[in-house]
Amino acid sequence: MSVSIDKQDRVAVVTIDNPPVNASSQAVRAGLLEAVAATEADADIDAVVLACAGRTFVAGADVREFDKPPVEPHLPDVIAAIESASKPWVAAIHGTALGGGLELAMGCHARIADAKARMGLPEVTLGLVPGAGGTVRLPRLVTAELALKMIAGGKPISAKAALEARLIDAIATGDLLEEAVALAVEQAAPRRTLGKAVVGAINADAFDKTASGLRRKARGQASIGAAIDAVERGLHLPADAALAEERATFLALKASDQARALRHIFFAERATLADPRAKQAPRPVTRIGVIGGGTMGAGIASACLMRGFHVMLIERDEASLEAGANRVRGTLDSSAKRGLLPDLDAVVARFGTATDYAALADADLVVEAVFEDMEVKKQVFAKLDTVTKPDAILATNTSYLDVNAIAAVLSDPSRAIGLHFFSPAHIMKLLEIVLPNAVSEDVVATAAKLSKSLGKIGVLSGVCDGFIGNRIMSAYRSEADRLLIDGATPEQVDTAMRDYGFPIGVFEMQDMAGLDIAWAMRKRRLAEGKITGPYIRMADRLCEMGRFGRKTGAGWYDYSDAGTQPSEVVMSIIAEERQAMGAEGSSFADADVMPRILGAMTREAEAVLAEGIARSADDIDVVMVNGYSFPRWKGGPMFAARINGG
Ligand code: T1G
Repeated sequence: MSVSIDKQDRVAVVTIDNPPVNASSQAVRAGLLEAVAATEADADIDAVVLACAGRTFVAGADVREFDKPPVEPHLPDVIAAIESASKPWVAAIHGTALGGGLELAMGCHARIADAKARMGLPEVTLGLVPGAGGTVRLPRLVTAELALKMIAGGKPISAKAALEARLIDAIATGDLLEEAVALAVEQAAPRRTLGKAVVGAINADAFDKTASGLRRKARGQASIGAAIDAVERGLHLPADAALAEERATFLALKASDQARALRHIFFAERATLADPRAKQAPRPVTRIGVIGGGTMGAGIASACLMRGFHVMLIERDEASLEAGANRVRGTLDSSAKRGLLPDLDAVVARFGTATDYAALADADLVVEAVFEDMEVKKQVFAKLDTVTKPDAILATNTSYLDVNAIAAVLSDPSRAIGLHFFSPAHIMKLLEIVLPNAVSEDVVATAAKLSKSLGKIGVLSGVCDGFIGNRIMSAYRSEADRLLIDGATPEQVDTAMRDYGFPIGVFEMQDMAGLDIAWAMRKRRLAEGKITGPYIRMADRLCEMGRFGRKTGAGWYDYSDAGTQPSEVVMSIIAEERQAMGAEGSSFADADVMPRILGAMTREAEAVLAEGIARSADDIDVVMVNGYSFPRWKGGPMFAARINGG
């Protein structure tokens, strides 16, 4: 039964029970309409509480219904029936009231929330705008500025912030349901949200500044601009007209490629660990060792500390250890300042440091994040083999080296795995879980559970040079070089990529990351005979000139106080290399850039799939969106190629 009614004296408690998140499916909507009729007709009922069973209040419309035609009753009609009821309805909110869930609560006449509850309108993250009155009711409860941020920014707010903003009437101090019933009894008559005037903007300039900032950051995601327009209509049009416009906009966006792409990624991110190996019983992990306190090691240590693990950081000497520990404490301090760590002292109390590996004797899992060199990593694993518990899991954070070769130094290779974190490790959500041949299934399951405990998206990868993401990245970097040989310029390629939705172009990105890192990797791969076909020397020549990018004031571009400029030096190197390769290098059409870039990404992705390195095309999309800034509203390279040829 999706919706049931109980009675507490003269108060009806209407409970939604639709696991896992009480999405407002068709059955829930129909059940709510029946509940409105039943409570209106019951002379023994004076007021109604709307509550949810399970882990959360309604977390939104059922996104799985969005690819099908809408089925009655529609959510706006259900909310209108509740709002126009003659008896007051009080929403009892716990967990996350999101999207249609918050819209339902705003259609009620009062709202009380559990102290830990969060509420928001994240529809823009799915390429939509609220479709059940959110853009018209929210500005009648909170200021225009907050309504704009919640709707066009898509981020939820806490119960405390909601109370301060008068989105809710109370925060429960004891039993939520009991206090909701008491609040319902106090309600003299329904306070209809649509009947209120808009709260208005405290500062019109601030509102406009926020709106233009959000439009600028949209980078081509249509729903953000549409959400700003909907909020402005909600503020200025009569309610009925604004509701009609909102619904029309929602329905149009729901069918758009961007919304389909965002729904694809939403579900793909939740399916990456469906593999049976990830479902085995995991080994218990509370104590984690991290070898190496550099950027990656300190980031991994911070990520683990912030999620409740005990961490022992190991470095080769006191000076390096102090530097690494300071990086960790710096990250924790800044997270605490941003309100992300309520109890900093308790977090720091779980942080240990040592130069002696013996400190890892009780570690359940150890991650090495030392210099990206095979011999160094093998030495670390050989030492760990002797000092750690036999069932401790040993993980390497390598971003492309052969994890089988590293595992092979262990007396029991089945306890080795790859955990490829992305920098900054305490922020980036992607974690490539790299499976060597000998890995045992419960080690895979433990890594999968760790990714979830760290709030990351774990994606299983086979062993190859660069795993899933770096393999595809190196393919599209090579294609970008070939575009220059064929006549394009660095700024032409970068502009086309930014116009497509990437945050920066491939050459701008190389200048930021440092050209020297990729140069070292190319030299290694050349020495190993892994680079076949014609070798384009442009980037090598920049490095030979010391042009390593922003950090040296020059790379693919020249950097000065005047800003970023195309470089004559680079253009002459490109011309020389074109000649050396016998290419004409005629002028190159802007429109041809992205098909070439996406084509290269998709071809390499198909190879990664065919070799079994990635389990599915969806996993590849999740990697490229979450690890390499592929625009989320394009759904990832495989989805983009599937629905519109790139
Ligand atoms: N519809 C359908 N399934 C959903 C769902 C939804 N809205 N939200 C979650 N699920 C499934 C999810 O696929 C997974 O399934 C399980 O629930 C647990 O999710 C009209 C149009 C609520 C914060 O955008 O943010 O309302 O993998 O792994 O980490 O204006 O889910 O177990 O089979 O994410 O604890 C607006 C989306 C919709 C909220 C819980 N609402 N969901 O996080 O668990 S549009 C949203 C979330 C809308 C109205 C508009 C999170 C969560 P499975 P999970 P979690």
